[in-house]
Amino acid sequence: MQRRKFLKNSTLGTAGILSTPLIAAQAGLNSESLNSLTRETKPIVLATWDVANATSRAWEVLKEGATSLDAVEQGVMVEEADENNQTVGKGGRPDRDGQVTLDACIMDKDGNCGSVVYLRNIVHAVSVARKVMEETPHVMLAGDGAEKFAYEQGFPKEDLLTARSRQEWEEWKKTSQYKPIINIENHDTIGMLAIDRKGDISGACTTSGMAYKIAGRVGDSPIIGAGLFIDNEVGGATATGVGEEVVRTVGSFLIVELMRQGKSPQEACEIAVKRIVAKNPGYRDFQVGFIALNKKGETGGYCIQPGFSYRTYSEEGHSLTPAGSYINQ
Ligand code: SD4
Repeated sequence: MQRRKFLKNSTLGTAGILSTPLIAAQAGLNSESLNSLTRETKPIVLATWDVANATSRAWEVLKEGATSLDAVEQGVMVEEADENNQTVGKGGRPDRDGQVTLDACIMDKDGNCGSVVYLRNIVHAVSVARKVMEETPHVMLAGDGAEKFAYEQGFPKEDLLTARSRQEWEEWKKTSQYKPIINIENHDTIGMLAIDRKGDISGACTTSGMAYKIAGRVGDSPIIGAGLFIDNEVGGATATGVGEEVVRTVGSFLIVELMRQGKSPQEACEIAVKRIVAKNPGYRDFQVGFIALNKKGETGGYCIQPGFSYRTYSEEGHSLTPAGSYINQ
């Protein structure tokens, strides 16, 4: 067997055999691939907004040695169960007809993904999305079909409209003005990205969507490529804010592709936000924020309006980073 072929077919994965750039070159690897094979993988969790309980839970899961897929699912479940978070899961604000409808998706290291849209009466939309990914030949289930599937999978039925959200909705109906309030009420969707010990990346995103939306409206959060995208060779990205604007630019996919072309996570988030701004003269009236993570564990975040922040948890600690913003930068 030729030496080059032998190297390719045998112990490529061991750091020893690739310990010099020369051998790596003979094996057809560039220095970037060499670094990623020989470096020690550093687990990390990254999530939109100040969701310390969620990132703590995801970090615990990673520390136990579980996969990044388990970490992101269990991390965002914390927010879905928290009735005080009125933008995700139980306690989420309803649409204008008083229905709480959830959108969520999840994506793994192999590009598998699952999603639910307009899901009612189930708290853990992200787990239903995972079941769609793992138990069906489909990517997305909607509405009544998604709900029926959830019951078949053993999820309990639960009323998601809490007294507080109902009361606020009753109040809202007096004027019925539909104007998203930047950074305050409408923008706490949780998008989470993680790298596990093996260096594999997964992501999840879950939301009750824009408060008082038209019944049937679906945002970016469950749309693969818009609200979330993972490519395990490159990295991942996820979004928060006015979903219509994120869908129009396929924002998370755009960021991953920019990272593939060599941009850092921070640069990629900035380019994506600037793309949205350039196409929307009305950008001052809405918020969009992105976070991103690359294969090396580097992170970034950027938004239109000041006020967006993101949480990271790694061996270096648990921190909250205010994202740079296009306005007032
Ligand atoms: C949506 N992107 O449904 C979501 C809203 C959001 O916190 O981020 N809410 O458009």
